[in-house]
Amino acid sequence: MTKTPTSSFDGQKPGTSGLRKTVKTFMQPHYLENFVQAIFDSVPTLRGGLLIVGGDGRYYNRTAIQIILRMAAANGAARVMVGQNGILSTPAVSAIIRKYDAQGGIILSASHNPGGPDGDFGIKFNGANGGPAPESVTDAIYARTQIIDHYFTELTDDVDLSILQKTKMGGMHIEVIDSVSDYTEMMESLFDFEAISDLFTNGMSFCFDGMHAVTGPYAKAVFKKLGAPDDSVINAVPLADFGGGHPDPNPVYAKELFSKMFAEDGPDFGAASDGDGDRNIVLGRKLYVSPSDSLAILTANAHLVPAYKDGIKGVARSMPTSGAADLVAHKLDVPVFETPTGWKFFGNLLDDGRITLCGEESAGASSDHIREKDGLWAVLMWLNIVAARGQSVTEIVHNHWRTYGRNYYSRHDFEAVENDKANAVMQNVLDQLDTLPGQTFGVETVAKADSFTYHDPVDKSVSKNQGLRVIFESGSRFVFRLSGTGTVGATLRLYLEKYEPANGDLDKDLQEMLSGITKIADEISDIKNITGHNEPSTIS
Ligand code: G16
Repeated sequence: MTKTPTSSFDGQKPGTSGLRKTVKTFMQPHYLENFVQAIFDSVPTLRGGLLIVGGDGRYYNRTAIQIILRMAAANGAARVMVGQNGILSTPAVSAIIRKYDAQGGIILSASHNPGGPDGDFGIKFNGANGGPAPESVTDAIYARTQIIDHYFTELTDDVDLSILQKTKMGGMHIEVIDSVSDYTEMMESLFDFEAISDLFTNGMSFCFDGMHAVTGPYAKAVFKKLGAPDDSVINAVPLADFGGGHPDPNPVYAKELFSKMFAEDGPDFGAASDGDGDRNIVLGRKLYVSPSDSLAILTANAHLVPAYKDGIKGVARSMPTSGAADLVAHKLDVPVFETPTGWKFFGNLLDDGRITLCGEESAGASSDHIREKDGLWAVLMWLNIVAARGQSVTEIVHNHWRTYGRNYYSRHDFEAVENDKANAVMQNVLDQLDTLPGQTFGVETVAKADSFTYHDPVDKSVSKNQGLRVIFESGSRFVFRLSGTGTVGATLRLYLEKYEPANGDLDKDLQEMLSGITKIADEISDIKNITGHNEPSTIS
C-alpha cells in the first residue's frame, strides 16, 4: 500500500447526482483519487466490506475503474464486484448492492451528458440500501475533499475486466461479474413476461433506442427473452462517446426514435433510455408520454402488474414534476409526497415503506424494487399494462386524461448561461416572492409564491432553496430552478404546468396551452433580458 501526498481541488461538491465535470477535469492528476479517497474516509463500513463498481462505458470509464480498484484494495475493502468490461447500468448497481448485501457502490457516469474525450464524466456513491448517498453523506465527502492531503493506493497491474473471473489484489477479492444477468433476473420476477411476450407474438411493433449507451445490452437480453424481433432494439452497442450523440432521451436528442414514432407507419410502442440506463421515455404512435403523465399512469395501473397486484403504499414525485400523479393518489386514497429534485430524496420514503412508486419530470420513474430510477423497468411496466389492458399506449393516455384531466406540462431549459446571469434571474424572482401573491397577470392571479423547502418526514432533515415556485389561483404554476447536473456555466430550468379538467380541452397544442404562463414567467423573471438568451436551448 502506498500513501500518496495530494492537495485539495476546488469544486468537488456533489450536485444533484454525484460529481459531474468534464473528462479533462477528471483526468487531472489526483482529481479522481481525491474524491475516491474522500468516499472511503467518509464511509467507514467500506473497510472490510463489499463494494460494487461499474459505469456506463463512457470515455475514461475503464481507467477510472482500475484506479478505484487499487484504492479499494489499499483502503481495506474485503471484496469488490465489478461489471464485465466495467459496464453496469445505474439500476443494475442498485439491484446488485441489495442482492449481495454490499456496503455500497461506486457508479461512473455523467448520465445523459455527452461523452468522449471532450465530453463529461462523473462519479457517484450509493449506500447499502442501493440508493444515492443522502445529503449528510455527500456533505461529508465534500468536506473531506476540501482538506485532503493524501490518498492510499496499491502499486499493481490492471485487472483484466474483459473476462468473468475471480481474482485478488493485495488482500482484496475481486469478482468480474456478468453485467446483465442479476438485473434481467429481477425484471423477470416483477413482470408478466408471458403476457408481454404475447404482444410481440401478436404483431405489436416496437422500437427501443439504446442511444449507444449502457442500456443496449440489458435491453437486448430482456427483449430477446420476450421474443421481440431482433431489430427492435436500435443503437444497442455502448460506445465511449455514445456515437457522437447526446444520450438524453428527449425529443431533441432521441430524434431517430421520435421520427420513427411520428411517421405514418410508425411502430405501436417506442421507448428509450439514457447514458446510464436510469431514465426512460415512452411513446405511442404519434404520441410522446410526458414523464409526469407517465408516473401518474403507472400509478393508476400498477395493480395490473404482478409485483404490485396488491396495490401501492404511496407515491412520491419531485416538486417540479406535474401534479398528475397526485390526482391518482387521491383517488386511490394513498399518500403522495413532494420531494426536491434528486433521486436521493426518495430513499428514506422507500426504506420506510411509505411509498411504492416514485418519479420525476426528468424522465425518471421507479419503484421499491431498487433505490434508483430504472429505465427498462418503466418500459416493462408500460408493456405489462398495455398487455393487461389490451389497449395501445395512445389509448391508455387518452383514457387517463378523460378520467383525471390533463396536466399540460413542459420544461424550458436555458443552457450554458453565465453563472452570474443565472443567479441574477433567480435573485430577481426571489426578491418578488413576498409581493407576488394577490397580483394579477392577464387572466391569472398569484395565489402563492415561495422557495421550496423539504422537510423529510423520516429523518426530519430539512433541505432549503429547492426551487422558486409561483402558483396561480387557477392551479397553474411555474417553477425556476438551477440544474445541479450541468458542467458548463449554469442551466436554468423553467417548469410550466396548466391543469385542464377531464371535460376540457385535452388535445390542444402543448406550448400553445402553456403560452400564457410562459409569458408571465418571462415577465416576472426578465429571463430573456438578463441572460440574453431569447429562446430556451431545449424544450421538453
Ligand atoms: C439526476 C437526478 C435526478 C434529477 C436529474 C436532473 O438524474 O438523479 O433526480 O431529476 O438529475 O437534475 P437537475 O435538474 O439538477 O439537472 P440523472 O439521470 O442525470 O442522474
